[in-house]
Amino acid sequence: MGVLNVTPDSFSDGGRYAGLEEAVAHGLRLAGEGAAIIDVGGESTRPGAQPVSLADELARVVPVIEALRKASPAIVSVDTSKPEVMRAAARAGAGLINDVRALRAPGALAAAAASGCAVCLMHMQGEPATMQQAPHYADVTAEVRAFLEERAAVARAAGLAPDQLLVDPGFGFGKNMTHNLTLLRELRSITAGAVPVLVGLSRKSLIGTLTGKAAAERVHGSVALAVLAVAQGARIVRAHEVAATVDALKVTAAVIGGG
Ligand code: 8Y4
Repeated sequence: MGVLNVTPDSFSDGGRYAGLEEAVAHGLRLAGEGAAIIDVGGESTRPGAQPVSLADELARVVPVIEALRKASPAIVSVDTSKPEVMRAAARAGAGLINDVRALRAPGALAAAAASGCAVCLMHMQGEPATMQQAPHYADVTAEVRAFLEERAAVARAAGLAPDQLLVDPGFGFGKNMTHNLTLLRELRSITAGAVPVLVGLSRKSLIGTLTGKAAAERVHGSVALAVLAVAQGARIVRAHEVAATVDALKVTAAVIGGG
């Protein structure tokens, strides 16, 4: 899964169309590098980020989804928690809803179930604005696993089919360094469940803390964590540097026998 941010700080502000063209070109590059899924996000979920209005989020993501859908066979994913965005994205051709709030927003469960899209249910402790202030767990892996099992059961009860679901432990979302490292070390306990696991570790701050590198220089650390996750059964990796990640996961898959 390649990351395509369509927040205003991601692409040029030389008029709306210039930003759209650049975003679509970047999405097509990710697909050309081997991403099977392009994750289009118009709301920043970084710690402390400001919430985005519905109108702004729709205006950012819908044209990009439509254009990518027309120009590429890749599955287009929409990174959103808003039911209105889920509905509009599905109409525009999205095949996956990537929700960091795991369909907990009012109306999101029904919107996702009616959309026909697959859904990725992610764990987050707290809300983006405050989640990194004092994350706390007695047993991070057990608590994340229990949350994901509960949200998958709720999603199935709302009408989503078992084969429409993915779960994600949500690295960095209300987790400190120790929590992130423990979760990754114990990832088998989550991938052992019935629902395929997606992970997002690319460029995250644990890599910055461990290597001292700025976000754009974290590719080697990101690839190492992607390999560790897939070696423990993760099925989809969300990545900024798709070419490097795809090569690493091709050789990883050959060794572990996943094909
Ligand atoms: C530098 C660059 C530092 C990016 C931090 C970040 C996930 C996700 C995000 C994830 C799923 C991010 C939308 C955070 N992370 N969706 N989204 N799983 N499913 N931070 O881990 O990339 S955004």
